[in-house]
Amino acid sequence: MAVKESLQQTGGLWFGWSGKLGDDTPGTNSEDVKLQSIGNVQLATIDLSRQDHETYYLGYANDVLWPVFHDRLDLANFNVRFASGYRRVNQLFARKLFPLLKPDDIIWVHDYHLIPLAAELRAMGCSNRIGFFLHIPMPPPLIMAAIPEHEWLMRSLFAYDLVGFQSEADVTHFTHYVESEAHADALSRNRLRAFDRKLRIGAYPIGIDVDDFAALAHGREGIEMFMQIREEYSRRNLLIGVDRLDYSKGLPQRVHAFRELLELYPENRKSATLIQIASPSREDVKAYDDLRCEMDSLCGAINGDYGELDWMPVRYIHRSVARRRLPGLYRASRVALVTPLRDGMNLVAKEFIAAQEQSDPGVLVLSRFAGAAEQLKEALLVNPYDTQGTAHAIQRALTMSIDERVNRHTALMERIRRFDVHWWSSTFLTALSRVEADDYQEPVFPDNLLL
Ligand code: GDG
Repeated sequence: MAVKESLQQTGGLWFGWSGKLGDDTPGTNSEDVKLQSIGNVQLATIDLSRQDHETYYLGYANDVLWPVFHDRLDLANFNVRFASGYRRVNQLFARKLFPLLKPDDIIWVHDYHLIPLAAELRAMGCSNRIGFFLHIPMPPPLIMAAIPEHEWLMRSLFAYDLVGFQSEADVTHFTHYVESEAHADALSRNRLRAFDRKLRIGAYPIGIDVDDFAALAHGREGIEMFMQIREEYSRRNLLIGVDRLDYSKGLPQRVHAFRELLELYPENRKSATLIQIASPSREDVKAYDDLRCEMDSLCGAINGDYGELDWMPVRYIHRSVARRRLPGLYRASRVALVTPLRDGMNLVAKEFIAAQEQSDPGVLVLSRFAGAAEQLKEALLVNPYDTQGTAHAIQRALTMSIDERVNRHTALMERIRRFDVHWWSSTFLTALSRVEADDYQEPVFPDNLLL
């Protein structure tokens, strides 16, 4: 969404997976690029073969990089087939993208699926400016080092001119990694030298389009949703959680904390309801299936143990809500629970703030392990592993005075407005276009690629 907006402003070429699986039978050209123009944006998409989808996407991206970068080594599946699928698809993408590039194009590569893309492009002779943005967290060095190909992955990042992270904590983790594993010199806080290359790095926390989201809250469907929920829950305090059903989002821990709230503060029984939207995600990966079963069971248990004929503590919905209705739901809620165990940023936190009424805003309870916590200090910050501590914070949010709610919300609103999605893309692209020309040296790739 953020990338789409940024590209629509500047115009340009979007290149990536079509989301479709091609025909694997020999003789069919499933690797052909399909070109399409939408306004000032040209779309170039490519299908993946079933085998590449399994090894590259489900395998390396979602069963190795996603868990490890979210500190979940216990869930990682280090299968060598996955690593070679990842390398193969990045090579394929580079091969298909390279002929479409013009000499003065600036290339912006997004996320963990494409870490080695610049190295592959450089190996083909590409000398364009290339930037990379990591949407997910950078793990601490020793966690990163558990990936068998960690050195190759991190070395690949040095083929970019600029690498952007969501938070200063991520910048620190990356710097410590290359200092300890690759004897990098930190030329300054934002410039590193290693693998015979200089690299500029920085924190570019992603934001949302605040006006656009606030306008959605006041659109027809936003208002309808708001009125409907307000009427239905007129006697209740509503708490809201909106997440992909992903183990990084801390959903079971959130339900445990809500249960603890009902134990520690029984006055909330019959008066507080948690609506948890959990949109389906990566259902082909086993860990997500396990999480679904766990959530079904936890929500069933809390409703069975505490529910009354006229009150259910948790409304758990394993479906997506239409985007235009989402702000109405946020606006009708007294408290948002955004309590991931680890998150690059977390945009729901920012959307909740943007959707609130300035004169009677709700309260954000935010995990200290979300990248957003570096910016959103006026939220109630919690440790989601601490069930009791989180329950106390929820109670504090439910009973907060209007003055304190308004003060906190005003400060938060200022912050998300200043560092919105336009700030994010323009700051990154400006930094990328200013990387000094004399920083560029002939790349040492591909000889040093290890895989
Ligand atoms: C990655 C990083 C980083 C969710 N449920 C529904 C729905 N959503 C929308 C939200 C929000 C987006 O999806 C989720 O964004 P997050 O930031 O929470 O998380 P990830 O999907 O994990 O994204 C993350 C992000 O990239 C951006 O850099 O912040 O840390 O993991 O916009 O509103 N939207 C609709 N119905 C739903 O049910 N319409």
